[in-house]
Amino acid sequence: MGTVVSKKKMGLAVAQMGAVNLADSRAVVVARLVEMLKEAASRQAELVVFPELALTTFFPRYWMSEEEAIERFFEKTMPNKDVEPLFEAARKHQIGFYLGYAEITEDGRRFNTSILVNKSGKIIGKYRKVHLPGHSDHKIEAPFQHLEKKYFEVGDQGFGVWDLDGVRTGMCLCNDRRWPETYRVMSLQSAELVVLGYNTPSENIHWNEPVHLRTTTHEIVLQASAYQNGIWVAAAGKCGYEDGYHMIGSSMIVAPSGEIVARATGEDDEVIFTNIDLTLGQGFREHVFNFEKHRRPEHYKLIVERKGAGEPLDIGVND
Ligand code: CDV
Repeated sequence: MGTVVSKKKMGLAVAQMGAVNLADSRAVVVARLVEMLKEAASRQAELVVFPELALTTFFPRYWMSEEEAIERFFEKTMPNKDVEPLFEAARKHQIGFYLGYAEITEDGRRFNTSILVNKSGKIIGKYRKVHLPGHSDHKIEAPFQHLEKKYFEVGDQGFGVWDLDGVRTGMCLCNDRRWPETYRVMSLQSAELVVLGYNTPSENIHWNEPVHLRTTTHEIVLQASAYQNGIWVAAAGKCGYEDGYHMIGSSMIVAPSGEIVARATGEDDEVIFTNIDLTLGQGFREHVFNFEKHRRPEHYKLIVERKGAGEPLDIGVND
């Protein structure tokens, strides 16, 4: 990675999706993705970001056996017959894409996965979700389930950064965006852009969180993380009412200043676009967030030594 020369500008699109209902076939969903990819390309985008689990409904809200989930919602290969039109369109229109889907490996391991595909239609990176929210038991009283811990195992490859046609690009998925470690691990690999997809139910089934906070916290983490790492962040949601269950919209592109420079207005399929200037992050990375000069990892040891919060350190009183 060390010798990659950054490009200055990059056309970046985020393709928010409206609902994908249980009755929708992969073919119908992929046709929607192809339409948005074409729109993104017509606006000179070089990369279009699609949501998490973009090919199906957000199925972790439903209790079912693992076998049924595999049969209905998981992809055994990528690309496959259903998704091939998206890869073809990428090649034809010379545009890369990020796509989230449920992956089952040859040896039967299940991951919540995203891929980074370049404009030649080649998969150049794969990410398996690390922070899996929710539960694995059946919460009969809850209005819906959040069974990511039942259907997926924790990603086994950590947070990578890839050279996407000259742009150092990292990937994460949904709940990962709320954790500062996610971005820092990628910015320590000189990421310039982090792309992610999400499905965020408007209702919190665990405690009574006001609905507006679901969007507020989504904005806060994207803006703070972009600024604190001097990177661009692009987030694509699947939103609106999926089979009656509402999820937040507000797909967005955030600059290294922490400012939101493009934002979806509705809760349907919608492409937003920015010609991002990759030099904008340089000032932040050379000055206030110059890691080499100012980071103090010797004082951050607890971050890797402890998982949960514990007792205060015995630092004592200094004169
Ligand atoms: N798909 C997700 O990871 N959703 C979580 C919700 C459940 C909190 C999120 O962080 O948006």
